[in-house]
Amino acid sequence: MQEKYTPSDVEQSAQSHWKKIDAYTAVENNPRFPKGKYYACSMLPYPSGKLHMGHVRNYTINDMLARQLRMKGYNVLMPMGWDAFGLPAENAAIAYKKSPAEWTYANIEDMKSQMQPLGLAFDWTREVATCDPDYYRWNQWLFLKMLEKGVAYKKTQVVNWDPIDQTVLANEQVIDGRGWRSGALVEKREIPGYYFGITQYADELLNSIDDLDGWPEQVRTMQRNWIGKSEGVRFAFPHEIKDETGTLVQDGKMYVFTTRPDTIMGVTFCAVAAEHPIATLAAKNNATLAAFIEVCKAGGTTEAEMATKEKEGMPTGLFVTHPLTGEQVEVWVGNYVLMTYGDGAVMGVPAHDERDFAFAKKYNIAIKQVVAIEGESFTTDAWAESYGDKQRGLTVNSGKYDGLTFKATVDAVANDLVAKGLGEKKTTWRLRDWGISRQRYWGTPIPIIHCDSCGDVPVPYEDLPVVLPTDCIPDGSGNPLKHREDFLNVPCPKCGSPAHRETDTMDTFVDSSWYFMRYTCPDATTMVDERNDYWMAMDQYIGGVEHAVLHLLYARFWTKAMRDLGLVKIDEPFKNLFTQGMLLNESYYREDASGKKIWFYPNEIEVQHDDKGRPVSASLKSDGQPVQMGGIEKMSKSKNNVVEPKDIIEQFGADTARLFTMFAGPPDQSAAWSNSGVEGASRYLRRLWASALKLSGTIANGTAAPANYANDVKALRREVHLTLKQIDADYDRLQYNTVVSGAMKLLNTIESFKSEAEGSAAALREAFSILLRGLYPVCPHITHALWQELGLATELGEIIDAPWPLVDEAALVQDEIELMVQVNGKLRGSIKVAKDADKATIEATALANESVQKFMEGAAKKIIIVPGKLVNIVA
Ligand code: ANZ
Ligand code: ZN
Repeated sequence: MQEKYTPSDVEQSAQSHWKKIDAYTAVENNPRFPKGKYYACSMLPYPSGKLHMGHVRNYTINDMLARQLRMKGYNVLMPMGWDAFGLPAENAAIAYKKSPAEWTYANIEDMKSQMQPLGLAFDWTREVATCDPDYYRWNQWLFLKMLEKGVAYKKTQVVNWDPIDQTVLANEQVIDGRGWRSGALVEKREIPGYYFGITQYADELLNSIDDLDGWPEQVRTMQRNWIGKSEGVRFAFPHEIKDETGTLVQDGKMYVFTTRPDTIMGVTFCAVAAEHPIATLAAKNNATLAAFIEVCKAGGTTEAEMATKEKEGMPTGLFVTHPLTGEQVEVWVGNYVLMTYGDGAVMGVPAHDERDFAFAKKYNIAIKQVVAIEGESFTTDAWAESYGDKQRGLTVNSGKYDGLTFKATVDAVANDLVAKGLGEKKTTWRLRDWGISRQRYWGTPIPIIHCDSCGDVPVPYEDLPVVLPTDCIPDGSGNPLKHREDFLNVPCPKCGSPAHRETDTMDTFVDSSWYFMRYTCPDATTMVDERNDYWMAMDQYIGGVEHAVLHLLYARFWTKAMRDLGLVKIDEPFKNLFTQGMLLNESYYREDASGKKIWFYPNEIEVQHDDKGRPVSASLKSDGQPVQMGGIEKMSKSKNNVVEPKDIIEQFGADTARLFTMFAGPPDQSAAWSNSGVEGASRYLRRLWASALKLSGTIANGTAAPANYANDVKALRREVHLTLKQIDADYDRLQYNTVVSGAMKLLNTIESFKSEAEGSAAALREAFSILLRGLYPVCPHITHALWQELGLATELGEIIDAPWPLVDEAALVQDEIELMVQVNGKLRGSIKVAKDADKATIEATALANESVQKFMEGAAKKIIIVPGKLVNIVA
């Protein structure tokens, strides 16, 4: 055995061994694994070219799971692939004048070579790159199938158009009216595009969230909110508002959607979105209103922005009629009313809606209470949470509805509106259909051919895939496919006359909606085959919480769409979901003359500490001048606070890198990078090596089971099995940081055990074999090497397939217990007795105790025993 632990030797030799035995290729129904399949998968990375420590943390979680479950007898699948289409490749192409394909494939190779030294148990035979025609042909195929079924369709819609990037932006990509990347003022445009009818699945997508009990509650809530089912009433305020041609706007009916029809008698105003026809009309001869509307339109429309922004509005001077009272109600333009939700108009009930309340306070609009909760008084001074409480209230100040409950009022109001032909009950969803057309080059071509006589003609199935030319170099001025004659010009599949291909490509969320199924059968000649039925549903999905909404929702929708086409039998793709926390690091910067932040790498920085060791200031090593401390931030290229796995592996080895990322904190929470933490991890592994070296002789002698264990050996075994029990439970809940602390404790226990009493060699051998197996999923290389060195492989096989150790319940039983002894209520000592010792023995042992005797004056008058705890002597 080598005297010194040399990570690079240990890791290279373990890895080449595993490569030689083809250790990670998963095979369906493999009889070697009696417990059945287990599919564990990390969200596939974008091939940016650089692997960062966040990836290391992520994949180590996955790897630990895979390695431990394999020891437990599961047939584990852990694949890896590349989310290879998308915008960054195009931007890089513009910058480096290389095709996105060249850039992407080079990055894939690069990242793979950075992953390789980590020793992750990926089955690379199943690698998928989403830019591979063999993969994306099935995006096209399923698109056509969905088109046939009416699940995919074409429509025109008003979109956010970025005039510089020449692309459509999602709402969340518009920040203060400007494109998130280009900074250009965003325009509204009407363009045709393809959509997936995800709303057709809204009910099912919502209801089956209840069954996803292996998902974090937080993610389930986010999904529910995104789908956003609201039950209420849609009704109209009749009006006489006419445009300049004398035509009634919207046929004289201003529709609103409300979830609180019970408050209809509390309406004191109405508010419409800036884009609403009534707003447009009113603005025509009102310049101030027109200006306000422009400001509203430029503002962001994300949920978060809507919720936090100051409620603002302006009256239009136009009135509508209350459908039940006949009163005139003024219409305002409100910046909190969304054109894309409901009807783009609301009835304002300031007494019971928080936004309306804020609005009414600001503009002195009347506030009329129409729901009262018994025992609670209502004031118009401040908003109280309970004003919006529909469960506990009864209707008041509402004429014939007075005294009714929420539900009864809703029914009565809805009936009255129906009778007048002005409204009805309605369910409204926040979820919108999924627009998949992107005016971009680097994506899956949408398989449609446009013919002047036949219209939009689907590419015949036998002509798939529509292969994306890979040699385009975009220059930033729109989609280069528009200039590729060889791609564009094709005969119409229907009539044969000259036609041209669609140049839009699919949203990359399409690519990530089912790649995990392609892993199960990467060479299938159909989209998926029976191997997919074996592996899916996935048992454990691991990824960032930033994908909690869209990616997961799209993948769930896609799975259901595949199911309805008979391609899979499952309803949901992911049984369990784990969202890992981020790795953070200190950040440092200076501001240049223009106020722009220039970020420095942490290793360029010298930190000054106060006498309590707290960092107080920092300076740049090279010039000694101060820098600003940016605080602990997510590791990010833009802040230069990324730690490169390569550097850590070179200096300390992969096992240390892995150990640190697992020990840094609970895997589902953020953790901060720490150099001393990495050094601590490295020190631990060196100690492990040294202990193994020191004990190797003893361990070699411990193969035979002893007839008996001496008491201190029993204590060692108890400690070891107790820790194993803890580690076991922590593995089950993916609490890998405490798995590591368990392993550290085990080494301490072993190191402080000095006895050579009966059974000690066997117990030490057992302890070491448990420690190595417990630690192996985190640090596979060093444990593999020591396992071989200590001869454990000859007994139990290679560690990769060694059986997971079982807790010996008998070893947990404590033969002796400790009792505290009091004399006249004061603690004077402690005794050890057999666990089942009788009263007489306990009393005799307590009285015989030296320190107890010192405090006794004469004989004991009375002895009280609290079982398992205490002996109190009254003297
Ligand atoms: C009157 C009312 C009174 C409302 C009350 C609520 C409480 P959810 O639950 O999210 O679906 N609303 C309707 N359309 C809107 C739009 N385009 N932009 C902004 N807000 C809109 O929200 C439904 C409620 O949001 C509706 O019920 C409406 O306000 C408002 F005490 O109507 B409510
Ligand atoms: Zn045609």
